[in-house]
Amino acid sequence: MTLFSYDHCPYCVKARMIFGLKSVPFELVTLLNDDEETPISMIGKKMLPILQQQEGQYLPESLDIVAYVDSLGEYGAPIVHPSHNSSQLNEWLTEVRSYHYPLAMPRWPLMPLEEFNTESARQYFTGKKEKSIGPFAEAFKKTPQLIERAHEHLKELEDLIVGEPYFWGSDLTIDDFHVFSSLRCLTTTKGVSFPSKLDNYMNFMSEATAVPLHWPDAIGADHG
Ligand SMILES: N[C@@H](CCC(=O)N[C@@H](CS)C(=O)NCC(=O)O)C(=O)O
Repeated sequence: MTLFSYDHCPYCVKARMIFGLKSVPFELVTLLNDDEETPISMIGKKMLPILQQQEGQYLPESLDIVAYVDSLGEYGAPIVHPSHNSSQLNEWLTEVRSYHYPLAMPRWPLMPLEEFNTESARQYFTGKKEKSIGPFAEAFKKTPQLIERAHEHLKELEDLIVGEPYFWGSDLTIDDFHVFSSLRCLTTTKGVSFPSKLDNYMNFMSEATAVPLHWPDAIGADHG
């Protein structure tokens, strides 16, 4: 199986996670961000992740990919439990977008991520995302306030997480896919730090899923 992905994309991260968690062999292919033709030829639109199950057979949608891979009998019984549907966690996951995208989006194209290997790929991403969050230079200027907001908000999640080893304890749930992929966006930013339970959780999940965090390439406030 081949997973077509962008390294930065939180939805692609969700799809990658299940392969690591179940030790399922797969080929990870990172497309350039301005390659519209490849995904359109597969699923009729420009959207990743896409799982190529067999030649000519493609599955889009991150959570469908998670469910499909988890259901493959040859890699053991299914391991993913349903979401706890916690209103507190769901509200937290909605709110995190108000600062994790303004922190991560201007940084991603400056980081050594394969989808941004060309100038035209970086420009494509920047043009598209500036339409949704405004000029990246302005977002960089707001770094100190965004980090302050992140730290306040992370304290709320630290009170909610069980974190040994998964978010709610011994069962891996769909919530782990949402939390890990969202918090990974924050690892783009030097100056962000996770409270201890969340930090342990992110390190554990990164290892268990084989999805590295961005910390080694994190960028502070002084680019833009
Ligand atoms: N519902 C989809 C959403 C996937 C999605 O929005 N992917 C983004 C990347 S993060 C995408 O491909 N956007 C088009 C683009 O980047 O041009 C899923 O869960 O897989």
